[in-house]
Amino acid sequence: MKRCICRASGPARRLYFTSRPTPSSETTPPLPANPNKRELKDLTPSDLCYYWDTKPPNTAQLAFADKIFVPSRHSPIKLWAASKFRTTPLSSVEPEVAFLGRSNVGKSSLLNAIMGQEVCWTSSKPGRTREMNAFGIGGTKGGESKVVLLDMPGYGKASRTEWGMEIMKYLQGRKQLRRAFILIDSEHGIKQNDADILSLFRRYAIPHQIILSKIDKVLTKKKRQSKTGVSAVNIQRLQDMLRDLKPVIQPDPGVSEGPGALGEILTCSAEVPISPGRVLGVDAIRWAILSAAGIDGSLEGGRQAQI
Ligand SMILES: Nc1nc2c(ncn2[C@@H]2O[C@H](COP(=O)(O)OP(=O)(O)OP(=O)(O)O)[C@@H](O)[C@H]2O)c(=O)[nH]1
Ligand SMILES: [Mg+2]
Repeated sequence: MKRCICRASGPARRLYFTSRPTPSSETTPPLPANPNKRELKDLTPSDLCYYWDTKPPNTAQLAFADKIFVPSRHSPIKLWAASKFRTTPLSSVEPEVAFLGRSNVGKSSLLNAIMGQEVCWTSSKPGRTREMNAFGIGGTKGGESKVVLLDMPGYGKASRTEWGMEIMKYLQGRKQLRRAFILIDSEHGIKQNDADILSLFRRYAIPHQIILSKIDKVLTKKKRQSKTGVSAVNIQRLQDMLRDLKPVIQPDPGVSEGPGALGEILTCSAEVPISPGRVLGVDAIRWAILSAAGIDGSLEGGRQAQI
């Protein structure tokens, strides 16, 4: 039997609260903002991405892109799913962009964030997406979608050889494909299978662009920090990573067999909301999708967009 050792013998100790004056909320000055921290919602595409062959989108372009992706009754809409290239619909004419990357890199989560709706299945286990799934964006009643987004099965862990073959057939044979976005996990960097895919894209001259995913793991080491802001050191760390990627995704013409990736690397964190309907980095990705599809807003509704 355990013996209870009572430390306090005698009369119970009382705690006394001194009546120190508490400052009233009217007189409390606001806490000074930490000059070394930036709020996530204030970070711009120039802070989060690296543009060397292109220009970062301006505020009007980002707002235009956000507007196109606002969910409505006709957008996003699931158009088709196919496990084999030959079963993809031939009749569709809308421009398409595809999202690829190692399994579990965050493709489906990012697509949900881009479309503002949970339309893709996600899982913490690799190999969740097993077919090519196509979603239409910006459609109106009875009208075609403005652009089609494709969620692809991942390569690497828990993937299947036949998926890889079907995806390559799609990438090489699909006339409507405007650009493939390849996600790289910011925590793990480029692995051998990423390097192999990048070299295939160059060999077959498939237009492609890199997105660094899960950047919360680089910017905010602790979950708590995402609420308090991001330090300048961590933003610089992200920028250094992006600069290190440049020669890998755009190797010298002597080394590379074909054209490298687009000269802009985007980043995202599908799990860090920064305002209603927006997660970290999503607006620049939305703009990149529209740019790839040739939608720049200049003919939108017959009016010149203010870009
Ligand atoms: N920390 C963090 N986790 C994320 C982020 N995006 C996705 N995840 C997590 O990563 C896991 C995989 O996400 P998915 O979106 O299913 O990944 P996927 O690339 O579609 O995976 P497959 O379909 O298996 O190829 C899930 O547990 C997500 O919650 C992110 O931005 N930050
Ligand atoms: Mg998936």
